[in-house]
Amino acid sequence: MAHKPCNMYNSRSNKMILSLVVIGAIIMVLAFVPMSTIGQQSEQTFTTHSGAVIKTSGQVLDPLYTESTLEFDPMEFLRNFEYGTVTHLKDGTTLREFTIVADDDHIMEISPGIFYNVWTFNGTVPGPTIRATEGDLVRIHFINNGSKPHTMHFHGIHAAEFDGVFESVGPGGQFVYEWIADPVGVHPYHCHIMPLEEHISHGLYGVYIVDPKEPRPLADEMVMVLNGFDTDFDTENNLYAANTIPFYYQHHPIRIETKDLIRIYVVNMVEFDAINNFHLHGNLYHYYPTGTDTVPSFYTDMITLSQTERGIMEFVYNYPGKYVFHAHKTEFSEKGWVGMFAVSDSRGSEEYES
Ligand SMILES: [Cu+2]
Repeated sequence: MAHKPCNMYNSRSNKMILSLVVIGAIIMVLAFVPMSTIGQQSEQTFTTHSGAVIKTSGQVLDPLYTESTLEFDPMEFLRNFEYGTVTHLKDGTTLREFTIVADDDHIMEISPGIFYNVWTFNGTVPGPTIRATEGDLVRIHFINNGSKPHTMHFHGIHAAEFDGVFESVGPGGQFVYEWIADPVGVHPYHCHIMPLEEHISHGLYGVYIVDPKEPRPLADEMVMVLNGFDTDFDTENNLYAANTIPFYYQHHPIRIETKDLIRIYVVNMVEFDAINNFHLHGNLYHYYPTGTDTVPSFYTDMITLSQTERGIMEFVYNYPGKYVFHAHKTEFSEKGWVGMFAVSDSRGSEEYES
């Protein structure tokens, strides 16, 4: 008997909770139906400053590309490696010289209809992917063509005077960085002038790869820099991408072949967010954190990276088709950090036919 009042109380309580849930659901429906309707109605076609006709879904975060009009081509950047001007010193050392020019007054259409003041190394975000072999002498002729002081801070091993932290290079200034390439792996480089988050979030970063003297196995190699853009200056990113242009590799899948070893040098340069990640569909990859080891540490379909964390991913697709890759941080993939591999077995078919 002692339980009855308690049960009655529970029953009333449950009814109250049920009522609140129903009221809540009605409020949710009223709040969200008009929002989604507005989203659908705002799909439109417009002309960009370059004269291109672009369709958008109304959500500028998910542009529907009708043609490639963007001045930075993520597909070209993907497999582009700069080896520098090569000469040989008397002792046999290979000297690789690079000229890098910083700028900070460039307005770039980073997504159809979205213009942003990018700060660049050699005119692009990210800057060029610099590549050397372990033991090479790397010499960077740095020129600051911008209106603010900038530097180049390379991760890796070098003397203190070439660290790019204390030797601020003013507008019109120059500086020569020099070091022996070490250690093997994939390293970011970026400007190191304060406020650092401003110089990095505007785009002053790139990738520096040091190859082992005994080369890694032959592979279809790519660079993916994970980045984002805070287009309303509230220190939160509005767009995310692999290689700057949101959704680019979704609209333009990366063509690869079955049986080919794919090697991706991945570097997380996203500012403002604590983590980023890389998830691959229909496959797993061998992962070499920082790339300093030639033995993989993980066999996984998912890595999580803090800012400037990086590594080398290696995988092979056995089955043709389209496979998505994206940040498993869902917000990032929905705001642009998503792409696709279009895997064909054309070589396999040719062998089969012949
Ligand atoms: Cu800077």
